[in-house]
Amino acid sequence: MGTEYGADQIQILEGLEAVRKRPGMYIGSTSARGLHHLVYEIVDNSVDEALAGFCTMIDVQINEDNSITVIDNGRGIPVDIQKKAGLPAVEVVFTVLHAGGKFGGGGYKVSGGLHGVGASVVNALSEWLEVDIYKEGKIYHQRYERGKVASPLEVIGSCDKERHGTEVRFLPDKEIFEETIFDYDTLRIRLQETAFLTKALKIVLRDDREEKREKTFHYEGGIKEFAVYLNKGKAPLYDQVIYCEGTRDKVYVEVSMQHNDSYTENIYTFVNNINTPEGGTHLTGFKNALTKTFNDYARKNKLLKDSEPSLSGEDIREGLTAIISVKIEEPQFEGQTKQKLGNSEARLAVDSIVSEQLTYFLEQNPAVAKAMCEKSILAQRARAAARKARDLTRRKTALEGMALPGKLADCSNKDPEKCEIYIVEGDSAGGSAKTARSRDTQAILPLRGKILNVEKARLDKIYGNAEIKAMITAFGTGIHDDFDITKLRYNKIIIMTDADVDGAHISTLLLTFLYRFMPELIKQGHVYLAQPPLYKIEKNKKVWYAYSDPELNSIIKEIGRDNNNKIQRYKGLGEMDAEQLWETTMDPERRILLRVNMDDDVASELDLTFTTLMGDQVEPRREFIEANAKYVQNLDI
Ligand code: TTJ
Repeated sequence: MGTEYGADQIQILEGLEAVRKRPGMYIGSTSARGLHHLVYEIVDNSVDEALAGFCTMIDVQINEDNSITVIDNGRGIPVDIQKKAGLPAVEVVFTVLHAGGKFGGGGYKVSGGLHGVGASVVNALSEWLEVDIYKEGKIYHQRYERGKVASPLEVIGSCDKERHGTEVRFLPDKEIFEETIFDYDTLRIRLQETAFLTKALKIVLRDDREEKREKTFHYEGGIKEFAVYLNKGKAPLYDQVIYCEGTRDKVYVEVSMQHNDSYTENIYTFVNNINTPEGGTHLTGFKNALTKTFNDYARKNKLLKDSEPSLSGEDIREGLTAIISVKIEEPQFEGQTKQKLGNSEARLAVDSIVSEQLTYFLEQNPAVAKAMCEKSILAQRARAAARKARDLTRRKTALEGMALPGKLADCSNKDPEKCEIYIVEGDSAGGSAKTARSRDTQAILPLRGKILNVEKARLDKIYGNAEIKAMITAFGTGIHDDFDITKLRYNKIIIMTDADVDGAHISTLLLTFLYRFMPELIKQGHVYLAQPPLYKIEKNKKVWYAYSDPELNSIIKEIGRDNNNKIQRYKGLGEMDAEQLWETTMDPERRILLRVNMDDDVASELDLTFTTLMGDQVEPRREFIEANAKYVQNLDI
């Protein structure tokens, strides 16, 4: 007989069958996001090898057929027979669930949330997967199909004795994934972040499909360079990047930070290279250390008089860009989405390492300390003024009984679940929208003039801005610490601007405001962009609308082009009358809405995009407007 199945093999097949039956349990989803997770799962193995000190480069290639190749120069996955399974170790890695991390000791395994589920999951979800291992002068090879062994591990050739490493190629299974085309930028952003977080590791990303491209990420300075990169397009407050590093209680801690002249705080936290958007103990430890150390220094050096109040953490963090990266053997994740670090030893480790090294840094760099202190004192004053302004508005609304902004044309339905609000740029478009709307469920808030760029204004000015106040009162939720999603008055917040560059700019200013003041609205999917059409095509009294150039072309192809159709290009919402606006952009039965979403897989890109756009440079801004589409996802309404 050919193959004999022992109990072990049957168990293996059942394990991987479970992955194929419920892939979402293992990689989150079978959408584009899950698809890209496959690459991170494989690459993470090579990153672990780099963290263990045995790998210096990783090549990631998107091949012409949308398969992926990952090559590293690590020690190579072990090929010897593993006693327990009676199989080559590499076969165990690819066919047994959660086999990762069983070989060798030490090292930090990436194992948070959905991450770190391992190579076997990728294998189970791939049409085929091949592995080549270069070790001791030999090349080992094995192939799998949909998780099952397709060829036994064998030596297929010889190589230079000095060569060592692992090469994995795989093709995601079209039976599993809704999307099987890889997005270069999605991989680029994540791999760049990984390179920043793994000092001196070189990562090359190459796209061999139609549009050939290649990028190398290699940062000797690690997160120090990450801070500089994030502050690109802003003016740093001082030249130095403050850097702290050390190990305590088996927690390896790295922190880098630099203030810029903006008013927003950007802190990114990672555990074993995985983004922790909800923070946790490492973040708490950092904030604690920064507030305490800085106040101590300022008092000791008379930057703060005895009579003056201490600076709050928020004051000190105004305009701060910081990266906190910890490596820990057994991370515990908490919170609803399991993205919050829970280990208490991480708090102690970060606190003590930052306290000690920041004290030393401030003593060595009094000019930096002075610049930080001056900015913090200004922040403190602005915050006091803002508090007054806010209390005033609060008292007012209490007196007037939740006074809604005068410009708001509210809807009559009182069930927030059914209600939506259109934020419309300009009075004339606002007028059309008011006429066009379905009064029962659609509210209209027209905004006039320039929208304040919240990245470039202090809190007191922001609170004084009429447009911003109007939005805050209309939404009902409050902001920042006061934010309460249960008070949200509309299920959908729809931004409606002209379909041109200025419109995109205004949308971005509005998104920036929402992102900074009410990020939960975006996270929970309440924010949308309306999509007005670009063209109207008329023929024989029939009307078509096109929302893109390709769509225009296909309509023309279908109806035939002759002198009898008039094609009209819309330059702005104002060119449409109320009826047209309703038909094309507001009617829930016919409109297209884009839902704005935030990708938790990468920490920094969204912020970077907002700030780049809001900065003074013109070029990055254009780039953003083109890339903007990446942050919105089609919703089929
Ligand atoms: C583990 O400890 C013993 C020596 O080999 C170590 C190891 O497994 N190293 C390793 C694994 N390097 N690279 C990998 C790897 C690379 C890819 C692309 C995919 C997978 C599953 C593992």
